[in-house]
Formats: sequence, C-alpha cells, structure tokens
Amino acid sequence: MHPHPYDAFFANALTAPDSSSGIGAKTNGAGPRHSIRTVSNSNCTVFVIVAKTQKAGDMSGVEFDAMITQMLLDSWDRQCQIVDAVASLVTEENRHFKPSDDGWSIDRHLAHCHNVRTFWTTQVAPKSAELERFGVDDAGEITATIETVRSALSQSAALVREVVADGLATGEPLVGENVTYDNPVLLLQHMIWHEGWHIGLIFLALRLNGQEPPEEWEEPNVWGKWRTENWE
Ligand code: NI
Repeated sequence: MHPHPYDAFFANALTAPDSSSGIGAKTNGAGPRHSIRTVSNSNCTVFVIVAKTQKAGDMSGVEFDAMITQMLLDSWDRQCQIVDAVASLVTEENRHFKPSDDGWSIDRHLAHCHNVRTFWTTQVAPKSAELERFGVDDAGEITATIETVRSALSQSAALVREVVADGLATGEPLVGENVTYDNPVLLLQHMIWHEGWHIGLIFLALRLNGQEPPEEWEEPNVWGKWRTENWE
C-alpha cells in the first residue's frame, strides 16, 4: 500500500511549531489549553488545533483542579469588588432612595445582600463564624450606619469565599438541614445571581433620583471586572 501523498503533509502539520496559542493562553499564567499549528503547500494551508491534555501539557490533574478553584474564587472576589464599589456610592444623603414606592431603600438592599450571604452559608456550614445580620425598624429601615453595612459586606464576602473554597476541596454537595446545593459552585452562582438582581435595583433607585453612575464609572467598577474590551 502506498502512503497517501498527504500523509506526510498532515504529519508535518502535527509536528510544526506552535504558531499561536488558544483560548485560555493568558489565564493565570497556567499556559494554553490548546495550540494552533499551520503548514502550507502550493494548494492549501492546513490549520491543526492541538489540544493539550493533562498528560501532554504541563499540568497535573491536581494542578488543573487548583487552577479552576482559583478561577472560581477569583470570580467571587471580583463580584465582591463590584458590590463594594456600588456600596461606596451610598451616602447618608442617598441611602433612602428607593427603586419604587413600595421597594426597599438602597441601604436595605445592601444589608440584605449581607444577610443572604450569611444565611445560606451558615445553613450549609454551621461551623463557620455566624455573622450578625441586619434587622429593620418598624418603618422597614436599616438603622445601622452605612459604614457598618460596608464592613459587614466585607466580612460576609470572606465567609462565602471560605465556605465555597472548602466545598471545592471536596467537590461534595453542600448540605444543610433545610437546603442542598448539588455542588459548591452553585452556592457561588446563587450569591452572584442574587446580588446582581439587587444591584440592578440599587442602580434603578439612583437613576430615579438623578444619581445614576455614569458609564465612565460603571465600566471600570462593574463590567470591566468581568471582561476587558478591545475593539482594535
Ligand atoms: Ni434578595
């Protein structure tokens, strides 16, 4: 049987040097997950995408798990930076702005985010430090100072991080008496989803009262935490 004339051609493509790196090449310095190689003759150019498996790559399974864990915790840290940035816009003057007549005031949304973090994490990790939650007065208002709410948010940020990190170390469901998260990532996603919802209402309250943060503020403090835009 004669070798097909293209056999050598494709073999060259497989052994050609990497011409570019694939998605993930820049993440955490962990190295690319695949590379792209090209080889040409007078008729065509062949692109070969070479997946880097854990064996072929420079990462063990343990290292890969650690990388994913770091990425997930990093996403939580970024979430908390966004919440902190929004909380930094809240003053004694605007803390009572509401997104609707029957809605909560801005400070109550922030306090509620802290309460929800502590509630669900302590459900599934009762041994974690149980942080104090905010109550409201008869008028439904938060009486704590904004400074107190801000510092509580930083404490509950650390609490969620710790419980998620512990959960990721085992990969087991997070189970409490009245709640089950099928895996630890779902606790993280629950908190991010929940807080995004409340942050949206805070923005609405600010907008309805003439204090909508400008895009120049929003980009670096909110959306820029998730991605870097480059249209060049
Ligand atoms: Ni809520």
